[in-house]
Amino acid sequence: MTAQGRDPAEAAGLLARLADLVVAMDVEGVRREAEACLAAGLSPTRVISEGLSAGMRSVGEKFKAGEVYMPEVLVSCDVYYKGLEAVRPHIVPSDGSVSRGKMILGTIHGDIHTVGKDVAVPVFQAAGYDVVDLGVDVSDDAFVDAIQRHRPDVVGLGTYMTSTFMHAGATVETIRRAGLRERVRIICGGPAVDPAAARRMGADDASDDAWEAVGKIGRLVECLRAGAGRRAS
Ligand code: B12
Repeated sequence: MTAQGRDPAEAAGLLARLADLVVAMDVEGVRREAEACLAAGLSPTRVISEGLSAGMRSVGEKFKAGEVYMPEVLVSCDVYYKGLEAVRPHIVPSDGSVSRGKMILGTIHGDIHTVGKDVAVPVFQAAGYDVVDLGVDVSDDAFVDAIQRHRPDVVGLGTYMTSTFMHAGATVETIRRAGLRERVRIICGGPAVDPAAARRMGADDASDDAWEAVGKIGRLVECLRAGAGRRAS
């Protein structure tokens, strides 16, 4: 009887404990608990999305509230990555589910923050998207190349500072000039984004929360497939 299949309370307890260990900066504990989650039958994507990533989400919230400081955030990042290391080998492509669409995602030019992207990617994968991670400090031309190569439905622009969010307009313009804008929907992500500002820069939407973004991405894919005008999304 697995935690995944039979006992939602047990699964929720395991995942909550894993999230708490990221907040508590417990590097050894996180590995052990991640392995315990897998041994209990929880899927790798759930362990990442509802355990490790949920822990990083709490850390971000605590930082915003002034309850933890930068050094603690950085240790939690390391703990998050240790947990990810333990779970990643167990991920089978698309986790047995049907792909809801293809997405490319990269942190845009001038930005080297990795954690938001590395939290968001597994959340999107867990939601059923086939995600190609382009890495950090991705040039506008590299986004164009990736659209031509991977033919995604959605382009995710990771923008973790105000300055790099403001750069999204230039990235969208480069995609437009390459004649690819109508083929894709574009969503910005990061703590400094604003959906109205993103639309003014030519993107389709924005979100500062990966879990909320899943719904937005779903609507963007639906609109793209329905051939609806961009602003309708
Ligand atoms: C850790 C951190 C660093 C680390 C990064 C380590 C790493 N490996 O990533 C280090 C120390 C290197 C760093 C450097 C800098 N940082 Co810094 N950093 C942070 C900090 C404290 C936490 C970021 C984080 O990991 N958050 C946790 C993650 C999970 O949250 P998130 O990124 O928002 O991601 C969530 C969502 O946004 C969403 N999401 C993420 N990506 C995507 C993508 C898409 C497409 C979608 C839809 C959604 C989505 O999903 C995630 C889960 O919900 C933030 C403060 C903060 N509150 O965010 C500052 C912060 C982002 N940094 C900031 C700054 C200014 C800098 C520096 C310029 C500092 C300096 N003076 O050197 C440099 C910039 C270097 C560069 N060129 O990029 C500022 C940006 C301010 C601004 N608005 O412009 C912040 C906000 C701190 C502040 N209040 O001043 N930083």
